[in-house]
Amino acid sequence: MKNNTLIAATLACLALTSCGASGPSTDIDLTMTDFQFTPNSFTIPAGQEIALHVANTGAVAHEFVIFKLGTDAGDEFDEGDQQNVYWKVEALPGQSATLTFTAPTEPGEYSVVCGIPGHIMAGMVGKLTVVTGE
Ligand SMILES: [Cu+2]
Repeated sequence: MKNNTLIAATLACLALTSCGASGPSTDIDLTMTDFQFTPNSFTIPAGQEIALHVANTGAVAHEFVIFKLGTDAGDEFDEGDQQNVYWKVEALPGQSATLTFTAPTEPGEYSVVCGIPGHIMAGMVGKLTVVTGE
């Protein structure tokens, strides 16, 4: 019976951890497909180091581009948008990786897009919400 108690305690810990995921998280699990981010909405704490676990399960390359506050790409990501990029990563088809970036210090809603031509129009957009800690 002692073993069963240990298992129950472990399960309870796991449940607590997943409950915490609904608030701001320093870990983002992101899947990129043709042509969608899953999930497409993220909440992270301002100024902290964020670990992005990204997997491209699609058939073509995709990008995860975070725009600076108050900017976005519009319908198409082009050269003029480069100056507004806060952080970006590209993943080839079948590729997965964990990368880190520092969250913006300013709270707000940041635009996220895939910068590959045509992918914004196809639906590869998301929202990154930065919140200050209590
Ligand atoms: Cu894409």
